[in-house]
Amino acid sequence: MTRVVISGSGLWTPEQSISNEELVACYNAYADKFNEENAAAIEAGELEAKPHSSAEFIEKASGIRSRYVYTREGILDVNRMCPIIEPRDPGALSHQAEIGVYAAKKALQDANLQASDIEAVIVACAYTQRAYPAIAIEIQRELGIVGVAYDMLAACSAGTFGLRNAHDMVKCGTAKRVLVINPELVTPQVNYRSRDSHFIFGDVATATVVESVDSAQSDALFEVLSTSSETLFSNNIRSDFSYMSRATDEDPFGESKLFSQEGRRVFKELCPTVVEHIGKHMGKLALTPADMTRWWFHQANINMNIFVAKKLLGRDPVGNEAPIVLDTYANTASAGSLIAFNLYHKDLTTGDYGLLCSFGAGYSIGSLILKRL
Ligand code: CO8
Repeated sequence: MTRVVISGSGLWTPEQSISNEELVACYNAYADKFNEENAAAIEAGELEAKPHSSAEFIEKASGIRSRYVYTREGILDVNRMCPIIEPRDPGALSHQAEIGVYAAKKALQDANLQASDIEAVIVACAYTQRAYPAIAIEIQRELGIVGVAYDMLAACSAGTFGLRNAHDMVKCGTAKRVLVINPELVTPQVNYRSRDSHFIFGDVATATVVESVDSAQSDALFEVLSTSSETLFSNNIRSDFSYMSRATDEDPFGESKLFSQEGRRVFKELCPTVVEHIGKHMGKLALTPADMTRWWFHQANINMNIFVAKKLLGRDPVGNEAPIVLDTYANTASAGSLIAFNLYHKDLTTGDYGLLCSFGAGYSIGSLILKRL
């Protein structure tokens, strides 16, 4: 039976970032403007005044201090509050493919491979900038990869679901080596006028090489011992942006079309389910939380990660046991746990176990149990 490994990982971090303070200053200016323009309706009780956002609240409630963004331009303009990203000619590399290529090249280098060694490309993320042709096929062409490429969307769990697909392909021999890319260009879908969610997301791209242990050429190999994914329908995290807007005559960029969530309910419902999922998954391999050296958790909220780690370990995680990257990256959808993996895996030694886990919209939960070879 083919033994499957992660042999390379790549991370592209945007050059620009926005701090909580900057974001809050823009939101508060917008709220003041809204309240001033609607003073009469607010006075008459027809409209609710918009309260201020606060950098202290954001850090305490989420652990986020800043976020990287593809571009700052437009986001902090109180009259726009949305990034400005110029359209590109169809002959030029698209924005999302470009950031995917940056991460992919780093992953290939890390795996000691050339693009020609890859047989399949999976772009797994929360949004693709168009329906077709697939961003994955564009990246495939750009890198000169011969084989198959496709996009798959599974919100925050796209990262682990994509890795599961790659694992299964290598395991059953439909591809020798698979490149899984998570180009998360999510800031265009953030509602920067929503106090509840304006601070949550950042842009990034990650990439991972999955292959057979027999062909692997890198020094840092992580065997994928097991994969597990599960989904439970919930409307508590939703984004209705769709080609259907044209047929329903709704505003395609209206508030309901952007990311929205019932954050507290998500927190309450998902955390125990994630703990149960992880417990069951480890149980299948007769492993316990005490056997794990590292937890590469999804990066949505520091309090969620502490909750899950505490339930599993019976204590707070210490040192780099469950690394947090969301303080500087914020929530980067499918890429979060993979940023944590990218930055915190080379120190593990032979025989160490780690668990990579995502959770989010759908609801969707995915995990991979890894062993350093
Ligand atoms: N500033 C100041 N006060 C605020 C703010 C703010 N910005 N926002 C809310 N408040 C106030 C509220 O009004 C409330 O006041 P009161 O008590 O007087 O009613 C108080 O603060 C507490 O509000 P909440 O209960 O809402 O605050 P929480 O402690 O629950 O924190 C969080 C809010 C941080 C959103 C938290 O609930 C959370 O992180 N939940 C988990 C959410 C999560 O993990 N979601 C996953 C979504 S991501 C995903 O699946 C991928 C989607 C694809 C990517 C999309 C890209 C665009």
